[in-house]
Amino acid sequence: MNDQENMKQMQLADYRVTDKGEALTTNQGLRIEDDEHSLKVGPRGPTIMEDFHFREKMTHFDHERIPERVVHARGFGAHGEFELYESLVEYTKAKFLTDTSKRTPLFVRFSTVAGSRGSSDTVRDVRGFAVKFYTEEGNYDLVGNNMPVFFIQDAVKFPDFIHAVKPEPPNEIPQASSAHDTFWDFVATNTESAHMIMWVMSGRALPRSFRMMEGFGVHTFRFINEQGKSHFVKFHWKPKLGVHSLVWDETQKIAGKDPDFNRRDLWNAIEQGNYPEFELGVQIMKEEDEFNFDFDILDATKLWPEELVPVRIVGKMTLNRNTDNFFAETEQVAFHVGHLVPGIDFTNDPLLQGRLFSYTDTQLLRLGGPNFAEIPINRPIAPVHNNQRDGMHRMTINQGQTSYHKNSLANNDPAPVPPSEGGYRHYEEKVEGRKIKARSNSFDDHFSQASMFWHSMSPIEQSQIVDAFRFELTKVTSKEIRQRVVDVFSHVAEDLAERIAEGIGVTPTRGVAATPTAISPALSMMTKTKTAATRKVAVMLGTGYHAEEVQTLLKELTASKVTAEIVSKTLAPVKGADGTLIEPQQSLLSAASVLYDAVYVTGGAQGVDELLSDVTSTGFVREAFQHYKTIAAVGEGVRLLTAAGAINPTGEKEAQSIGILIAEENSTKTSFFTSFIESIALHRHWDRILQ
Ligand code: HDD
Repeated sequence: MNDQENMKQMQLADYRVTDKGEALTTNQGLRIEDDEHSLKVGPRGPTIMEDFHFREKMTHFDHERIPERVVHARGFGAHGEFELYESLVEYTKAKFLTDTSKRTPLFVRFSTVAGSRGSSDTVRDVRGFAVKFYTEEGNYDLVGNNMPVFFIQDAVKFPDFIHAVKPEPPNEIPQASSAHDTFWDFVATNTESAHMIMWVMSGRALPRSFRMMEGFGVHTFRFINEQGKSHFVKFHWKPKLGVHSLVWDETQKIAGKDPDFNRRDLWNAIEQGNYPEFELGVQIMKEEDEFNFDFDILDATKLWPEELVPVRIVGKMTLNRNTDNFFAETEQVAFHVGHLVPGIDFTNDPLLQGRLFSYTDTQLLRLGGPNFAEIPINRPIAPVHNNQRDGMHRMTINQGQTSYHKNSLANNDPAPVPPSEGGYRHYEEKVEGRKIKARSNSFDDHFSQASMFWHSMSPIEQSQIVDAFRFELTKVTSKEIRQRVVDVFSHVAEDLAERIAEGIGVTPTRGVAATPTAISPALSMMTKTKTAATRKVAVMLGTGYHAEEVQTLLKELTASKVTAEIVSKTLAPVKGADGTLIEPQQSLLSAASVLYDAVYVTGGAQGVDELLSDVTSTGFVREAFQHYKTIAAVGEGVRLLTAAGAINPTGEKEAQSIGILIAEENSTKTSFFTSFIESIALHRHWDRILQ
């Protein structure tokens, strides 16, 4: 589908403005003669009040900022489309989920939660995964995260939780980090967060790319079909590129080298035509099965193990267009869990119910009034007619005498329509009970699924979780809080608590751990798709490289959709053995292996000496080695690996060499490049023994 066929893009086209070839004007359309000088009494005299151009320009500038989102402030958006593989008509009447011939335009915003707008991308945090579908029946927002559960069970605790994780009040430290006393105090005193904490301490909180993380609607929603029958549903997004994480040390270095790492990655992928794809999955549960599980489906700290309730893949989202203007689109987009279409409804999950209030409320502050739905990125493609009027920044010019219902002067228009014509009718759930400030006992189990998560992890994932706990808790100054956290996690798994305790100078409590009810292999990232497509390789070379080898490498990489950047000592063109010149894209000064998925070192004695003469080169390779990345070297290039400690000087094959590929000087064997690419597809070589 091109932009002309995409209703949302056609709508946005009306608002897009280009300045190409245009005269400079004021906001009143007056052409401006001079934009370099304010109006003064003589060149050295005072500026004059009547300089309306100066006043207008300055006033607008002074008002450029709007409040950042109280959570999810840092985000990045893209346009895309949704296509449906198979109709879900049995379960829902939502047209975008029943008509396989439709393509639904959408806008996605990925985000971190705790940090400010200017914080780094690669912090340890949950990632927001919000999708706005512009359906013919109105906007449907699926406002989820990259983790399937949440920290709390009742929305009334959200401000408390966020206050605890945000920087501490006296000094606004630390930025974009949960590694501080108030966060862990909250965790220790609100044990319902235990399951979510396991996710946040895992690699899921350090995504390699927005394109390589899952998305979850988190809550249990309802599907309602044409006959009015309801099923429970959980929504999933499955990335076609698999689910992959960075390692902690790497994330911290990237935060310095390229704080925009994740947004740049998404932007570049779309610019290069490597459109990110995520499949939509649904877990569906019959109403009568509601009480057949050992968790409450209304409890957002619980997931439905995929092994118990399979995820059915029903469609695909493709992100295929970057924004034209970050502010107009990504910053002004306003999501709301309450933006629904017929065929989808809520459940009584108390976290979901509270969210229904918060989202509109926050937009009123952030976007300055009740007309934010008229901002182009937020406008539905479905027609909008109602009796809402006026307010700040109203764009629509409503014609006619009446703005009330019911009326006789305008024939009662705009008129409500019955469900048969698309009118939204709430699911008529029977509810009864006493008004009570309480939580169901069925929400009491805080540890079984946390324990299931821990026991479903591979050994490397487990040690990364332990390291994450140790890092975070080492930053907690109160020993009492550290002790209490370990006490809480003793209920999750004894070995986990022991290993955390060992690193932070406290003692684990024994004999309290929950017995895991099940293992869910789907929770481990090790079980996900592996592909080298769209990965990024640093090709290190110096004078005297073998052009044929480098060209073959680049050709093979391109064929597998792997991108490469030439990294040399400086940006000066580098001469190969046969006189060929290559212009490097990066120098050792600007690049770092943390910005790549793999490293390739070419041969040629002179070039390798050149690289070795800059100590950065060995650090470059050493870090790639320590971050479990694929490293290849040909001929003389091996010397760089040896100097970096990435290879055993005896050349013996051993655990240290896993994911390290070596070929003889000037090798152009396709099999070598194929092995290199296959090795990149594995993402990391976790079995490598680091020394
Ligand atoms: Fe929320 C933003 C996801 C619980 C209140 N939330 C926000 C965004 C995402 C989520 C992805 C960013 C949207 C964007 O990109 O603009 N929130 C979640 C998920 C939750 C959740 C998956 C639990 C399952 N949120 C939650 C609760 C409350 C809020 C319980 C309050 C009662 N969330 C907000 C908010 C934000 C927000 C304050 C800030 C900016 C915005 O809404 O538009 O209203």
